[in-house]
Amino acid sequence: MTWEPGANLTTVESHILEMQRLHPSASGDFTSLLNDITFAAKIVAREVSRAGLVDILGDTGAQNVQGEAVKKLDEYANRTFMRCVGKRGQVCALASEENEDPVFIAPAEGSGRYLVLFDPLDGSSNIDANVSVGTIFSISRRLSPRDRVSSQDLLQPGRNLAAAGYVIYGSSTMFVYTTGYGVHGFTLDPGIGEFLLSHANIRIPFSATVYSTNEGNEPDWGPAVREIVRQLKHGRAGQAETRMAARYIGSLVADFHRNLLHGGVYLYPGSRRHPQGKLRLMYEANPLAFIVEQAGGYASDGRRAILDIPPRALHERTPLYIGCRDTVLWIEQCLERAAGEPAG
Ligand code: P6P
Repeated sequence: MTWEPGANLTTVESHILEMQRLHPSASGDFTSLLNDITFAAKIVAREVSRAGLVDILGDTGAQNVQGEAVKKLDEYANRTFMRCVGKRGQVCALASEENEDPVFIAPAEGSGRYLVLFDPLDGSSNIDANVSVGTIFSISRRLSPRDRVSSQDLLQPGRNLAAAGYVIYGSSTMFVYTTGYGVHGFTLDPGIGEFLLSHANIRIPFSATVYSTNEGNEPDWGPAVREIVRQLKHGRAGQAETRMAARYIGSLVADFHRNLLHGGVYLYPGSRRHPQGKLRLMYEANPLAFIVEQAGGYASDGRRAILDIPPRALHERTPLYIGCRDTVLWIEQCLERAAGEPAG
C-alpha cells in the first residue's frame, strides 16, 4: 500500500484517543488497555506471518481446557496477550480460552477498572495449512469493589461490554474494534508497524448472500435446522432470489469478517454431538455479537439475543447464529415455530 501525502494516516492509537474524547471523564486507562491489545496483536502477527520458517507450527502435545490439542502458536499467542495486556494496572482479571481459571491481578497494581476475556488464536487447527486465524477479545468494567473482584465480575452478559474486537491474521492483518460507537477496521502496514484506518464505520449489508456452516454436521442436526439450511440453499419460502452461496473456512474470525463486510450469516447450531453448540459464549459469541450489533446485524442462540444470555460459567458454550439482522431473525422465528410444533 503506497501512501500519498494527505492520505488518511489515522493510526489505531490516534483513533482510540479520538474515541476517548467522547468520554470527558476518561482516565486514559481504557485507551492504554486498547493500545496494549494492539501491541500484543502486532507481536502475534509477526510470529503468525513467519510460522512456517521458525519452529512454531504443530502441536505442543498438551490439551487445553476444551480438550483440544494446543498448537505452539496458540500457546505463544496466549502468553503474549497475558504478558502485554493490563501491565499498567488497568485490569483486575484476565480470562483466556487456553486457561481453565481466570487470572486475578492484585489490587495494589493500579485502578483495576477493567476485565479482559480473549480467545488468543481462534481457528488454530488451520494454522499449519496457512488458513486465516484470529484473536477475539472483549473488555468489561469491574462491578465489585477493587479488593473484592470475583468470577461474578467476569460473568457479565454481553450487553454490558465496554469494548470488543478481533484481529484477523490473513492476507493482511486487520484489527477491528468497537467501543459502542460504531465498528472500525485497521490494516497493519508491516513496513511501519502501524495499524492504519482502512474501514471506517463498518456496516453489515442488509441482505445476506452467503451462509457459513459445517454441513458435515448435518446428520447430527435436528429437523428444524436441516430445514433452515435447506431454505438458505434453495431460497426462503421457495423464493429462488433469496438463494445463498455456501462459504465456510472453518475459522470463525475469517468467516465472520467476510460476512460482516459482504453480507452473510454464520451458523453453528446445537446438535447431538454438541448439544450446546461448539462455540464459547464469553470470548467468542459475546464479543462478535457486540460487534455485529454495532454494525447493524444481530446474533442469537436460536431463542434470544446472544448479548442477553446470563452467563453461568466461563467456558460455557452456546449455539450461534450471527450476521445480517433479517436472516438471523428469520432463523429465530423458524426455530421458535418448530419448538411450538408437536414433536414429530
Ligand atoms: P468445525 C475453530 O476450532 C472453531 O472454534 C471456529 O473458529 C470455527 O468456526 C469452528 O470451530 C469450526 O468447527 O466443527 O466446523 O470444525
